[in-house]
Amino acid sequence: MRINAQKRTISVKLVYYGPGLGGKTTNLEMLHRQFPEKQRGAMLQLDTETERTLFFDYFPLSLGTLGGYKVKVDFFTVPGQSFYLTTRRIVLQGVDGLVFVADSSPDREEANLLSKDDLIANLETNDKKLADLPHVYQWNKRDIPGALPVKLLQKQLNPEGAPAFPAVALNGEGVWECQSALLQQVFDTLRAQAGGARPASG
Ligand SMILES: Nc1nc2c(ncn2[C@@H]2O[C@H](COP(=O)(O)OP(=O)(O)O)[C@@H](O)[C@H]2O)c(=O)[nH]1
Ligand SMILES: [Mg+2]
Repeated sequence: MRINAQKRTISVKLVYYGPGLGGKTTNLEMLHRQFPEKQRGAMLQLDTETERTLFFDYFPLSLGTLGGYKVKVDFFTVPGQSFYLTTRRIVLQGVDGLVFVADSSPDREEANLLSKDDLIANLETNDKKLADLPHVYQWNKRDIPGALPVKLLQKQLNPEGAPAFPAVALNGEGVWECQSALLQQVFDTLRAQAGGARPASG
């Protein structure tokens, strides 16, 4: 979170994390479409022809004002494939909130687990802990035949009991809910911090 007291701006960074082809880019595309044109900036997409994100996807959003501050939200995805480890670490720098997009496809059980381990390790290199980071889970691709049971996904990926939502990102289902639940958590955290230690300038 970057707070500029002089310019009276707050910048929030949200990251969509998860295994390759789990639906992170689809989430950003759906979100971008749902925000009013006036508020959203252009979406930057770096996709390869195999539909995998080469580096990351990004778009900025002007959210309005909060306590006299203009709030800007930056949405990012990370590339899922193992060889983009460095990119994932860089995208995670300064993250304020995270959506873990899990793939409910039966053959992606292991990929989800590896991605969660990778997330924890990469947060560590940024001196962060998942427990201190506002985050939500998205159980995506609920439309897939034989989808992994939500109970199993909860048990394997979300032992901490963070908010979690079933989704079919391809149809936009669950996309908005994840984003708004996450922003809620991020601003609750911000308010709690501001309550504890108010910025000197005002
Ligand atoms: N069946 C199904 N396919 C989805 C869903 N969400 C995304 N996809 C598809 O899964 C593939 C990978 O999605 P993408 O957003 O590129 O994944 P990313 O690698 O995590 O960015 C694409 O072909 C999407 O159309 C979903 O909810 N259900
Ligand atoms: Mg992608």
